[in-house]
Amino acid sequence: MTSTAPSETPDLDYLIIGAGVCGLYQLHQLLEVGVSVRVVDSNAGLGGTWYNNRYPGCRFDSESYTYQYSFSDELLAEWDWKERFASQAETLAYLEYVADKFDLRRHITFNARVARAEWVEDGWFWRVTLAEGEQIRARFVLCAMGLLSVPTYPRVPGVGTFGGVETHTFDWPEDLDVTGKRVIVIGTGASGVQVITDIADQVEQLIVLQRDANWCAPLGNGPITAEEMAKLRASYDEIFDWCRSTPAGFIHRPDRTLSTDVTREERLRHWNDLYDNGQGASLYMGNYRDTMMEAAPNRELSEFVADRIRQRVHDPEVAELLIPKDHGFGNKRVAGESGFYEVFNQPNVELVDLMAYPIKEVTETGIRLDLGDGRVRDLEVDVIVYATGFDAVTGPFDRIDFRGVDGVRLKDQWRDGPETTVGVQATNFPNLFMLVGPQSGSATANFPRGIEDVVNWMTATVRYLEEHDIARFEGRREAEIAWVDHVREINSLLLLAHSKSWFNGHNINLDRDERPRVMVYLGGAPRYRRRLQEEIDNGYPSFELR
Ligand code: N01
Repeated sequence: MTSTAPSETPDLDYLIIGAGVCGLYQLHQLLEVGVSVRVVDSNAGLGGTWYNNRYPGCRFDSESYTYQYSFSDELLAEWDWKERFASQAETLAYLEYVADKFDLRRHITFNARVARAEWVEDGWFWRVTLAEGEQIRARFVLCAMGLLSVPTYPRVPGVGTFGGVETHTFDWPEDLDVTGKRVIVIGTGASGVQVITDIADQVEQLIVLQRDANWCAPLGNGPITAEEMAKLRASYDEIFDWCRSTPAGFIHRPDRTLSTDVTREERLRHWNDLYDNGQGASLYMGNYRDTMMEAAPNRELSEFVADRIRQRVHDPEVAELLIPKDHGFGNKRVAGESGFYEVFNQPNVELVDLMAYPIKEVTETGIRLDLGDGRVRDLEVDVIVYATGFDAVTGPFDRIDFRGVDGVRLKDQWRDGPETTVGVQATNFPNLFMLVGPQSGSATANFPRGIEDVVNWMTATVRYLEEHDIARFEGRREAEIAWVDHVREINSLLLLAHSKSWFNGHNINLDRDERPRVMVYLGGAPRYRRRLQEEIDNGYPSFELR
């Protein structure tokens, strides 16, 4: 049992950091359990990703009816989705509706950024300090800070000194209207693809600065009619059951057929069908199983998609620039697009290849490119948009000064890459749970589906802690080593694990070495769910409980 120091005692049982999709659901579940719980969030409102990312064109690429909570039949009966892939505004409205319906807001403190969290050995609790100085003492801390909540900027001189408007997609100012303006967008990942497509015909001039090209596939968005909504609602049980059975928690599931089991003619017919019918996600999540695992079938698929891009972009040189050469289709996260390639046929849009002409600096009036041999080109614009991604997965943890047993810093412990016990804890950090963090199945799944697994496990674990009077819960080092080995081994089976993307910790905008990191678990949601359940069934063998 605890030996709580009389001078300092916990004022709370459970503190959740983050009021996004994950934190809100965890809050709801812990209120049901009946423990004392509070949420802090650095934003002024709830919604996490959907609160922050307000850039034009922002939407998710999971089918709306799979990107919602499944825990309440009443909620499922009340909420109508308007589009197959809902916009940021619709998703945020949904999360606000959920918070109001279940009376969650009064348990959340906004504008509360956690700066530091120290484990207090003499008492077995966490002393959490907010940026403004307030301290909260909680027995358990549950991290739901998101995977992509720390934006990164290019490491070039002059960032922050531009005379016009300079913004990251993550921080798009609410009053920024780019109509009639000259705009630079840097980056063609999922965020860049969306913002570029959305603003291209509103702006006077759009210059897209691209380093490596990124594969995209047709999103297939469209309105959901009342009739369709009724049909979907009647099938929710089957839809959620199906999503629970697929590796990524989407309605798309890899075909058990190998590409070599069918003729080339059949393959091409199938791929053309998917492409033409806006089922781009099925090209990488629902395709012949070997296309995401073996180099040769992946190459054939990549060539197919490359040809489709060539058909859509008029200028062959521009088309070639838009076709990735450094990785195959689906080896990085594929962006869903709706007219992205046609944008480059517009006279007001220019694509610049940063591999040939790198950014030299950001200037008072725009961006200076290095043309080689001492020559430069000045791009003069009104707005610069950094669609340059995030310090993904571990960034939100690094930003908080977590101090565990004997004052060890989490950031130091993870210097060479994160290591976790089954994706939910790190040794030396008792009572600190990672609901969304490295090596967890939630990171690679259709997000609400993935976090439901972890939150459901956490909620069952909280019941266990309370019923058995457990005051200290800590991952065992041997279990941590075993989990990291397992994740490394299972990830190596997929081509996705070998690309330079945030899935593997690559981010040259950060001051750290570029060795691949084991950031996410690619073994699939059903396997991860089973692994978590094993802990419950066997009395938490990977953890030490006191
Ligand atoms: O970030 P990214 P994102 N100079 O890291 C380029 C989710 N998401 O915000 O490939 C020049 O993917 C970089 O180039 P390169 C989704 O999970 C979902 O777009 O490194 N360029 C790349 O082109 C996604 O995976 C949705 O050479 C620089 C881009 O910036 C994740 O968020 C929508 C640079 C960064 O791409 C992140 O997507 C949006 C530099 N210094 C986001 N640094 C949906 O659901 C980076 N780049 C639809």
